[in-house]
Formats: sequence, C-alpha cells, structure tokens
Amino acid sequence: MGANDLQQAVTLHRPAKPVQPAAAKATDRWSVEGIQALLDKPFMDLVFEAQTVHRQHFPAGDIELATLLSVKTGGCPENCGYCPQSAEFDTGVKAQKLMEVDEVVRAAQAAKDAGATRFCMGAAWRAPKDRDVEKVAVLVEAVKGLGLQTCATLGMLEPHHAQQLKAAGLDYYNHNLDTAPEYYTDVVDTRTYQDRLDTLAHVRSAGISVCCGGIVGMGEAPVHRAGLIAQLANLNPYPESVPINSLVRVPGTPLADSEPVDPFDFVRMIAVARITMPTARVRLSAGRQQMGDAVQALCFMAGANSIFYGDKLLVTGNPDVEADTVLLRRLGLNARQVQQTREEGCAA
Ligand code: SAM
Ligand code: DTB
Ligand code: SF4
Repeated sequence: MGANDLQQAVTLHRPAKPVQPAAAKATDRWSVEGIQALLDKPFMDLVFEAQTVHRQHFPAGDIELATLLSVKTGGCPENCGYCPQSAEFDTGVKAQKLMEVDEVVRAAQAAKDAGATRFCMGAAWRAPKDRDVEKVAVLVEAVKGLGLQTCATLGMLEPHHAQQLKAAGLDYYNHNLDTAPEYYTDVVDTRTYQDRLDTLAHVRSAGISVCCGGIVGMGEAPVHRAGLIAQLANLNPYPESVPINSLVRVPGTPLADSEPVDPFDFVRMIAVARITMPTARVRLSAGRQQMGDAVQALCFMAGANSIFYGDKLLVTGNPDVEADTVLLRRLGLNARQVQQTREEGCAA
C-alpha cells in the first residue's frame, strides 16, 4: 500500500459528522438516551449499580478464561480500520493458510492445561467458503473432544454454515457489531451493519450461543458508545457473551493514531454492559496489556467476569499467563472448571 492509498484510508476513517441515533423500535428494551444517562452517572454510583446487578446473577469472584488462537491469519479483503489483518494495510502481518488439526489441538490442550475453559478460533476471512467451513468443523469437533467450550469467529456466515458448525459442536460464535450503526461506515465500508446483524440472526437460528460486542477508542462520540450498547442490549435475546475491546492501536492501520480512551470511560462501558445485559458474560477483551492492574480491577468491579487468557490475542500481545495468574490471585478471582451458561441457570 502506497502513501496515497494510506492517505485515502485515513480520510475514510475521519470521525463522522454528528448523526442522530437510529430510531428506536417499539420492542427495544433500551433507548440510546437511557444508556447515555447511565454512562453519564457519577462514576461511583454507576460502578456500585453494576456490581449490585452483577452479584444478583453471578457468584462473586467467578471469572471465565477464554483463550484465542488465530487459525487463519492475515490477508483479509475487508478494510476494518482497526484491524492489523486487513490486506489493505501495511502492518507487517503475513498471510498464512488455515492451520492443521494437530497444531490446533496442541494449542487447545495447552490452553486447557493452563486453566482456560473456552477456546476461540479466529480466521481473517470476510466470509468462509463451503470448503473452509468443512475444515473448521473438523477443528471444532477436535477441540470440543478435549472438553473445552468452543467458539469461532470466521466472518459472515450463511445459514447452512451456522448449522454445519452447530452440528460439529460449536458452542459460541463471535461476531462483533463493533460500534453504533451511525459510525460504522467511518470504520469499515466493505460490508454493512445489516450484514453483521444477518449473520448474528443465522447463528441464533442454528442454536449457537452469540458472542457479540465492540471496540472503544476508534474516535467515536459518546452517543456512538451508547448506540453500540443499545444495539447489543436490544438484540432479542441479548448475547450470552459480550466482549468489550479497547482499541489496540496497530501502526499501519488507519486508526493507529486514535486518541487513547480515558480509562474511566472504558470502565463505564463495562458497567453499562453489565447493567443492560445482566446475565451475559461481559469480557474485558483486547487492550489489557496497555491498561494496568488497577484499571482492570475497576473493570471487574464494574461487572466484567471474563478475559482473554494467553500470551497472544490474534496477532497482538496480551498479558502473559503468569501475570494474569498473579493478578487474579491478588483480586481473589477464580476460574471454575465448569462454566455455567444462561441456559444452565447462572443466578448466584
Ligand atoms: N474476520 C472475522 C470478523 O471480522 O468477524 C473474525 C476476526 S476479527 C479480527 C474479530 C474482532 O476482533 C473484530 O470484530 C474486532 O471487534 C476485534 N478486533 C480486531 N482488531 C482489533 C484491534 N486492533 N483492537 C481491538 N479489537 C480488535
Ligand atoms: C473480540 O471481541 N476480540 C478478539 C476476539 N473477539 C476475536 C480479537 C481482538 C483482536 C485484537 C487485535 C489482534 O490481535 O488482532
Ligand atoms: Fe478481516 Fe475480521 Fe480484520 Fe475485518 S476484523 S479486516 S473482517 S479479519
């Protein structure tokens, strides 16, 4: 990619003109305004409310550990402005083929041995082809066979793909809405928000649990943060897992120079996700390496009860297992061997 192309990409990713939030539907449980009012609460009141809701639905101190593996890295045809794996951006990430089953099983077993209960396989595809889904189904079956919860994030799915993955034993599918609909086109223009919603509907119809969240720190306005939470919380039902990512600013991506997020504003997003989606696993996701222990502790106080666990996210770093083990011990947080899901009834 040349300097001119990069300049064009940067222009595409300029902050949006102020836009009215999407019109509310009669069935919506939450309005954007209601969520903004929560985000605007005094910090201590908001965190107290979130922790109160949290304790009504989960045992105190319970945390889920989910390990990520990039099973197919780089070379993606999409232009998501945050992503180091897009072929459009010069980030130094080399495109690789889909990993072999043995290699994936070894990584999954190591994750299990280190204490993870969920294993999430990520692929840098816009949408997998039939033959890709067949191969990933083999991976899912093998990982499931180790006694781990399985998750995959492969891009847009057709209904028959979702059914095939469900039959192979896929427990969760991760597909993020990333931001509010009004800001989406400032971040990616090779697909639409509706494309994302359609895939989520296909995943739901196939009986796979939904993992869906977003990213904070992409130059979005407060109303867009509220708009993202409104979209997630108004899904019917809302997602079982909600990853809240803090943008990892990767050199070469159009969003590399975004303003860092105020850590307290990030904590507020966790708190509001907890309050509006009380039984979901709210995952403190990308960005922990840049966050520090005290901010992470505030996120747990605000209701986060899941992390990505392992030295790497997909292509960028994550706190190492030793550091996380120490942090969790210092905070009295414990991973359980059998994670309860909403269907199993996770009220404390
Ligand atoms: N290609 C598939 C897709 O886009 O759905 C799956 C992989 S994609 C990397 C999964 C998610 O990772 C994205 O939706 C985005 O939310 C998150 N992500 C990617 N790059 C990120 C970054 N630099 N910082 C934070 N989150 C990021
Ligand atoms: C999610 O919400 N965050 C994860 C996972 N789902 C797939 C990915 C984070 C990626 C961070 C940058 C990278 O390593 O590529
Ligand atoms: Fe491709 Fe997913 Fe990265 Fe977008 S987020 S460029 S779809 S790998």
